[in-house]
Amino acid sequence: MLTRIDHIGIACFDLDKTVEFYRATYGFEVFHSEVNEEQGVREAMLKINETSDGGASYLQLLEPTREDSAVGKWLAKNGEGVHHIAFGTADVDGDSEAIRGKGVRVLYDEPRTGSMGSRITFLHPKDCHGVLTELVTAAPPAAEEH
Ligand code: CMX
Ligand code: CO
Repeated sequence: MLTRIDHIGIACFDLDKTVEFYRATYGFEVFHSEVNEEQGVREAMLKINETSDGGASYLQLLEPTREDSAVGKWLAKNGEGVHHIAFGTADVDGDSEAIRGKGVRVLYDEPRTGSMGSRITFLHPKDCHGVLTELVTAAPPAAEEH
């Protein structure tokens, strides 16, 4: 079951400048940043709010690490802007299979690694009224050190 907006993915040419815009304009701070080579992005997650399912909602600012990546191609064609939306679920495997069964193309056979150790997959934008849609299961909280 999809229980929250996990994040909105925003493509930008310059991650540092875009992070600074969100900080100076709204006061949002970087919660986490990483490079995901498989996805071809350098990214910053800005936490907006906690959610009632124990998760949270973020803005995901994305700068491509290479021109032939999904975000690099999209930026070259469209310029900066909203690239995708992501719904949070406790069960990305089950939900993506159920959605595949409804005739929507799920881009990956198995979920891949997303921000902060999450597991992610994508639905084809042409099957979702023009919206690239991501499904995310957050990593479980790290086991307590003893
Ligand atoms: N939103 C809406 N439509 C999009 C889109 C997007 N983000 N990206 C591409 N499209 C549209 C294009 O406009 C194009 O439409 P037309 O044929 O009408 O021109 C069509 O989809 C095909 O686009 P393309 O430029 O030829 O690109 P590809 O088919 O090679 O790739 C997609 C499109 C969705 C398969 C690819 O972007 C993908 O695999 N995305 C998932 C991975 C991803 O986005 N990773 C980055 C984020 C990582 C993260 O969130 O952690
Ligand atoms: Co995303």
